[in-house]
Formats: sequence, structure tokens, C-alpha cells
Amino acid sequence: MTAKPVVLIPRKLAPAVLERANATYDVIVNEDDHVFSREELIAACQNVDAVLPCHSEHFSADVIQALPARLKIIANHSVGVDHVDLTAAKARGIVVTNTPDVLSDATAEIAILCMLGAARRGSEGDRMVRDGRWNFWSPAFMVGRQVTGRRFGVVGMGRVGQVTAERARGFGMEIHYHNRTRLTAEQEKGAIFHESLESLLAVSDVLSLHCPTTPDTIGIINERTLAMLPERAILVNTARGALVDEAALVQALKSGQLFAAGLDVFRTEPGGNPELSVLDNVFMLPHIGSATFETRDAMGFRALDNLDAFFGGSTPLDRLV
Ligand code: 8YV
Repeated sequence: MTAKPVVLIPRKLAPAVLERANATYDVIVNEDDHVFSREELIAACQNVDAVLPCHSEHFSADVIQALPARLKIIANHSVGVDHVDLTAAKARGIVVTNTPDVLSDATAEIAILCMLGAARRGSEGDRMVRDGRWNFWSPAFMVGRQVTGRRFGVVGMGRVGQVTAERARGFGMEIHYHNRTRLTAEQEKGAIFHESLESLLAVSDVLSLHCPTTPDTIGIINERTLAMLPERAILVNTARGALVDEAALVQALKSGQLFAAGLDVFRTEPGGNPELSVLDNVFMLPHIGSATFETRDAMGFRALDNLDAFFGGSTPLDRLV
């Protein structure tokens, strides 16, 4: 009998996913679920054929250089792969996969939660009641912005962007988007395409980020671009913190140029940004876009489907390099 491939699972995945992984592979799980340091990650990868990481494991070029020749596939448990240097992986002949589609609904839900939380001052109100500070009411009390009928701008109209736009349509919002390529009329469902980011910014009462982090998109939301939004707009980010210049965002929120922001992702994770945390007009979550029971199972199964295809001798469905 040939030995089963050895698979490193650096974070504790859903029980059903671990059960399925154990049935097919020799699995090594990081039982206490701490985030490996660079050195621990390299050491843990030494005697394995595959790794199934989350976005918390950073496969930078130097980590990839230090991987053993037997490690042939990084099957990510995430759609975003900015934690993996794809060029370095390709150069070493390591296959990299991700888990698209299966997390689009869950992430769209969180984007809508961020939009509503920001627009209707969800976090500020919640803290006020909890802290026993709700000792007053008047018609002018905690008034927020209504999103119904307003314009919803999407940066990056991929799978998550499209599902989020669909949900925003449910609020009677007019959908606008900027994307590298224009969608088909069937995919657009009436959404208005903007060839430039600048043109999208000018009309977006709510701007929601759904693009990948690349050298071209890092810091696309900055002092210059924030100033192009309509007055008192709302920024939603459920993609990656690196898309936003947080110092510029703090300024725009403090000055009132932006009405509010709804953020699920930050430049520093875990932890966030203390300058954002002190502002009442920020609704914040700890990177939980895909964190539903259903989606965690689906992401793990999708990553395992990719591993099964690879070790079965075919091309994984979600192969990136
Ligand atoms: C996850 C994510 O929280 O898929 C992504 O890109 O950021 C999130 O879905 C995470 O990577 C889970 O492994």
C-alpha cells in the first residue's frame, strides 16, 4: 500500500473538514491553533507534501525558498492569496490554489452589515446601551444616513462584488462599479460601469471594496481618492486592509468629509488600528467576512477538493499557478 500524502493544516479548521482530511491524508494539525512564526512555519513544512493554510500564514518569497522539494502544493483556505508570493511559488514549481465562490454569500452579508452599521451608527449605539450611557432621547438623537435609494459603488466586480451588489439592490440602491474588465450585460444586471476609479468615486454614496490586493491596488483609498467621494459618503472594506491608507481614512472620518466607515479588515491584523478604534463613526469587525459555519465547511471542502484533484493526478479546479 502506498503511503498517504502528508498534509500540514496550520490552523484548526471545521470538524467536518478535519474529519474528511484525516480520512484521505496523513494530517498534521497545529492543535493549539496559534499563528506560526516564520521559523515555525518553515519547520512545520519540512516533512509534508502539501499545506492547507489560511490567510494568517505568510508564504513570502524567502519562506517559499526554504520549503522542501517534496512540498508540491499550497491549497489555501481563502479566496485572497496576498499572503502567498505566487511568483516565488511558480518559480519553485509549487501549485497554489484558493477557495473562490463558496464564501461570496457570507462575505456579502458582512459587507451589508458594515454598510448598515456605519450608516446607522450601529457600533456607537450598541456601546451606548451596553455601557449604561443611554439616558437621553430626542428626535435629533443618533441620526444616521439612509442608504435606500442611494448609489452603491463597487471597486472590483468579481464574485464577492457581484453578490454584494445584488444584496445592495435589495435596498433599492443604484449599482455602479469599476473593474479591470467590463462585465457582460447579463452579469451587470443593470449596474453602471465606470472605466476609471475616479469616475466611480464621484458618484458613490457608499463605496465598497472587493478587489484583490496587488501592487496596483495597495493604498488605492488615500487622501486623494477619499476627497473625490461625494460629501458624507460611507466607505466599506471587507477585502483587505492594505487597500486603504488608514492615516488618510482617520483624517477624513475626523473632519466629517466621510460620514462613516464599516471595516472588517485592517492593515494590522489581528489588532486593528487604535486611531480608528477611538472614532464613533467607524463600525468595526475582526475579519469575519467568511466566518459562518456553512462557509467554513465549504471552504475547507473546496481546499480538500483541490488537494484531491492534485494528488489524483488532475489539475485542481482553483489552480492559480
Ligand atoms: C478568511 C479571507 O477569513 O478568503 C479570504 O481571503 O480573508 C477570509 O475568508 C480566511 O482566510 C480563512 O482562512
